[in-house]
Amino acid sequence: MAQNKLITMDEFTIQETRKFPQATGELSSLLRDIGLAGKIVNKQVLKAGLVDILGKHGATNIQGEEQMKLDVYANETLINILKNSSDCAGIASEENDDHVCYEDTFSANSKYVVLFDPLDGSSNIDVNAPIGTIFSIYRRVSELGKTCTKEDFLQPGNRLMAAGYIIYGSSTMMVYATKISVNGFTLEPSIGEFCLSHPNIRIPENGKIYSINQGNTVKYTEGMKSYLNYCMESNKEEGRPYSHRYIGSMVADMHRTLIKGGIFMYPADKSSARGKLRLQYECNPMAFIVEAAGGKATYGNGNILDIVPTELHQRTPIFIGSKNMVNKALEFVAEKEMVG
Ligand code: AHM
Ligand code: MG
Repeated sequence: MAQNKLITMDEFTIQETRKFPQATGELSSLLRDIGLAGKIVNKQVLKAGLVDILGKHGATNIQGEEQMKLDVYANETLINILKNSSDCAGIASEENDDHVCYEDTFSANSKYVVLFDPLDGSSNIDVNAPIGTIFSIYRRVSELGKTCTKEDFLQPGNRLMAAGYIIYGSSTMMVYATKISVNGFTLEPSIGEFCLSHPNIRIPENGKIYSINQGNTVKYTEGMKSYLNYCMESNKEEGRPYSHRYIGSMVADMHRTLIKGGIFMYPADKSSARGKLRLQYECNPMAFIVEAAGGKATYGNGNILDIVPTELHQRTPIFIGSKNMVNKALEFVAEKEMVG
């Protein structure tokens, strides 16, 4: 038998599914469909510098063809692939105002719904910085055999079945978490498959990097400002000052945090009481991944995954990453200062 055999994501997912005799394989095939969408988007991301797809939706290129903005392209790719998937009843996207229920009978009998941010960090496209797709998979709560309902998409993160992201960076990777483990797969371009490269990812309990848009400090609460001072203070025993790293692309900042440890924050501030990031499309999936890897995610007063969403596009403050760093930040962030 050949040594160092590559394990493709499909092979891995099927092997994992076999550990559960009651599993039907529907979740595996949904993950495969999302991976396929990721490969298609990746192809387009790689061409971004060559063809004019950075411009506004509706702009025309020199051949007179209408160009599609990359985030619109990613959104449509995911919507169409999941529509043709045999295991998805409907989707909700950060790019769409409302959820979309697939109307055909096949979809009505599918038990999962998928939420996604098709291209997060898209303001980084034109400077070649990493961007990503973030996704969440819930088992629907509405009756099987009928079209899905909004309630299917308004479930708290602690009901997630799986979540993950695809990062379009120096290499393309898909990382996904189930309640049991987090695994990372790198796209091997020669065979066009995601292959297991980061088995059983565990986030270090401590880290040396804090990640935040520090330019907003003037708007932060006093608690937040003192935590930032703590991060910048010198303390040999605790390995401080920490390094500051902020790409401004959540997938990239979180991927680093997951692998190397650290803390990523997007807090509330004077102008936005709930911060900037979206609970359902960005914070819940990242919180699910980080917790499955042994880390922690909070909005200041409680666990991100326990927030019961009331609307599809709601925002939440977030402090996420290595458990001990998040706990330390919480000592500074006075409860009453943060709005969940
Ligand atoms: P987007 O969904 O419009 O791309 O915005 C989300 C992005 C995150 O990827 C990133 O963490 C954050 O916005 C950066 O925001 P800011 O520029 O305010 O620091
Ligand atoms: Mg986003």
